[in-house]
Amino acid sequence: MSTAALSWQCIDRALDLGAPVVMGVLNVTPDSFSDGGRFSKVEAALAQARLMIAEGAAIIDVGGESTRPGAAPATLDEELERVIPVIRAIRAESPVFISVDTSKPEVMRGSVEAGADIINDVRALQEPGALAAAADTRAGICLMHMKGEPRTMQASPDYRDVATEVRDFLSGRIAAAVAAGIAHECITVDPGFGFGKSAAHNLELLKHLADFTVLRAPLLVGLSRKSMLAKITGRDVESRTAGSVALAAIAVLNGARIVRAHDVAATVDAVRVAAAVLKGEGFDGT
Ligand code: 8Y7
Repeated sequence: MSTAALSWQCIDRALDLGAPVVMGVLNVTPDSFSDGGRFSKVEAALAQARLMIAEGAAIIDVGGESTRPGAAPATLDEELERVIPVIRAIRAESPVFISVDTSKPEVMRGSVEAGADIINDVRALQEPGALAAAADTRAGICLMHMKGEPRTMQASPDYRDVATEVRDFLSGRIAAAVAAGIAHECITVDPGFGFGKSAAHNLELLKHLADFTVLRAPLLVGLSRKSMLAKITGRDVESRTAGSVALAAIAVLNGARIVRAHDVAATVDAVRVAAAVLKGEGFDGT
């Protein structure tokens, strides 16, 4: 059993992962909040962040570009205008860890300057300039697997062996990040549930999640409200909390240390329950 402290290094502080944590989703895309002008949008986002912090979120994930299948891409200026004021507002009143969900190097740099601690990139720093920008910031990094691009990725996802292919990809991206000067202890990895994967692929990944611990990087997962739950439960997106919470607990039992979720209070309880079961088994999360 490894005795190394389990944590996520982010600039000059570390997020303790000795117990699994929840990352709350804060979308600041135009469809997420009522169009009451710039000030009220920042206020609405801040109110949602406060609620998630009170519910026990360790990280707030601020995203200004929808990465849902079929969503339109945001321009650089749009993304900056959406996320920077929100990051600044959260940082002005809370020490909570803040991640920025972006693939654009300029947004990475601007967000960290505004107070973000973590870069959550669904493109795993593959955009030109992203590796260098991420390295310069010294922020925590989440490298996620996606097959294809958001617009088309769900058309006909195909793998020979999904768990091996995703793991090999993440292993290669860790190597690329380290070669670019990113410290290994800053890196977490994510199999990218729903990103170019069928429901069957997602279930296969979840079943083999523990194998990903060979990557020696904390595992982050996002399963909240995803469409695999429509297949399994038949429920609309607004009625998937119970299913999402069940998936969160299963992910933690299989080694996930950070769970990205919309329903923070319920997910915090679920990860605590799963963590208690693991502790009973003497599993140290590595
Ligand atoms: C994930 C994510 C989304 C995920 C990480 C949604 C930005 C789609 N999903 N980031 N982002 N992992 N790391 O349904 O699974 O929330 S957006």
